[in-house]
Amino acid sequence: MINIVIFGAPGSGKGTQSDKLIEHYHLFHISTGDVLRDHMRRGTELGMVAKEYIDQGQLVPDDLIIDLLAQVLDENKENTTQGVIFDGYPRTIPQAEALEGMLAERGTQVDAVVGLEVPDEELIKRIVLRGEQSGRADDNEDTARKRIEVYYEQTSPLKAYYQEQGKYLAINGMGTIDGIFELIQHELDNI
Ligand code: B4P
Repeated sequence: MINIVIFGAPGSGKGTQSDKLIEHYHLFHISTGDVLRDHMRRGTELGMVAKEYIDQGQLVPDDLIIDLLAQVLDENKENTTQGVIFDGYPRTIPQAEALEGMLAERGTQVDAVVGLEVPDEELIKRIVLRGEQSGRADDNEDTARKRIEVYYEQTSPLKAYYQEQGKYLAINGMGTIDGIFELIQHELDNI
């Protein structure tokens, strides 16, 4: 069993590399962004609250996200026995601490944090391009810049948090999707 956090700024390739990891390691994938977008599509109460934050480029409040993650883990007890890819979670220190507690209750832990490192201007380019192709409302230049600002303020401290635990694997997120996946695989095969 292996639990991996895939970490990085918005547009760094988290969702993209998660797809490759699932295929290769047969892990259960939890993307909090996907779960929130599903709630928004269905117009649930959580979806309506989340939309207010996501459209502004802000993080959804920790208490809502932590409850959501606990619920997803509880609903998927059988599916998570081989391990989980946490994609886009944690995004704050309180979320990381909550994750530690939830996994400890299940007798497990975060084994590795794959940190995709990509320069800001490339992040903006990727997000704007995806916005043009998918019509995702938060994928426009102004919101992308806000999301990156929020990333530096609230999410990037997690890098040091996981480095102190010896779990952070720095990956150069520039290059082809397959080339980046090879770097990730090489690092994971050595843990
Ligand atoms: P997410 O859905 O997690 O969105 P994201 O950060 O943009 O990452 P994503 O995985 O989609 O993009 P990727 O980098 O793969 O979150 C959306 C919002 O939900 C957040 O802003 C926040 O408001 C909220 N939220 C989610 N989780 C939360 C939490 N835990 N706490 C609070 N709020 C939360 O890819 C981007 C683009 O780049 C794609 O088009 C891809 O094709 C392209 N790309 C990928 N790799 C590439 C490469 N090597 N070269 C060129 N292009 C590449």
